[in-house]
Amino acid sequence: GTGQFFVGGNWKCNGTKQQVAQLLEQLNKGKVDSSIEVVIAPTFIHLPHVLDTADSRFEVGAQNCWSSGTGAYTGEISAEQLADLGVKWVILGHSERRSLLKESNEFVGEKTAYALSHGLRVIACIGETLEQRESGQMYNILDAQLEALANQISDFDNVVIAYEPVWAIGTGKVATPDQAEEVHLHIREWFTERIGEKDAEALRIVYGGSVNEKNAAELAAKEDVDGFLVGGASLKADAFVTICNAHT
Ligand code: G2H
Repeated sequence: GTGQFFVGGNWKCNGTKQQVAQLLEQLNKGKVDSSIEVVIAPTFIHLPHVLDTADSRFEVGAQNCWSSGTGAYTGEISAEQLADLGVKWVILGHSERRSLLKESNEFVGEKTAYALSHGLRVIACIGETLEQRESGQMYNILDAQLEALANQISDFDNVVIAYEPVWAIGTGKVATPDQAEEVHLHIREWFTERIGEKDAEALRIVYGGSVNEKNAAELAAKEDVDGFLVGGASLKADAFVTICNAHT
């Protein structure tokens, strides 16, 4: 793609106050190349501290938000509240939420549309399970996930697509560069039909699933891999900085 290389750190449900402070201290010392866009996404409760403390080099994202505004939605956080706090990005449709919390394609599409309309930028995650891949359903599943997004939004300027094969998430079983490239190219072609070649080329399609400091460079070298969404390795400052610079 032609978009700026993008790396997100998805901290998931990790960290005490002390661990978050320590990680930030180390990240702030890290030398991330200026050409890379970097977003770190802590838990909701750590967002204020991260917003106050992270070097301006790092943009800050949340890991979820509600599908509409503030109101009687116990336990939820709205896009308005995130924007008010200074959060710029939100991860939506992560497979852990799709599987553990039964979030549907449509619900993820609704959340994406709402978050975008309130000024947040969205890292929208899609991915297939091993069973779906092995039974030849992979592209049907991925296309349906994309379709549900495109049903609700037409402008993808503020969206990053994260391809995260479920079988590679937190398993140490990373997709090979060729496997990633094959799917990223498919996604790019899907968008070319939808939004035209120029916008589809500019759309960042990032890979997630057991990315680490050792495998990142090889993946980053692929034409349609425009960055990463990193889980486990984003909790180690050295590893995360190495991954960010893997493209340079
Ligand atoms: C995939 C990824 C980050 P990990 O979920 O979103 O996590 O790098 O730990 O596989």
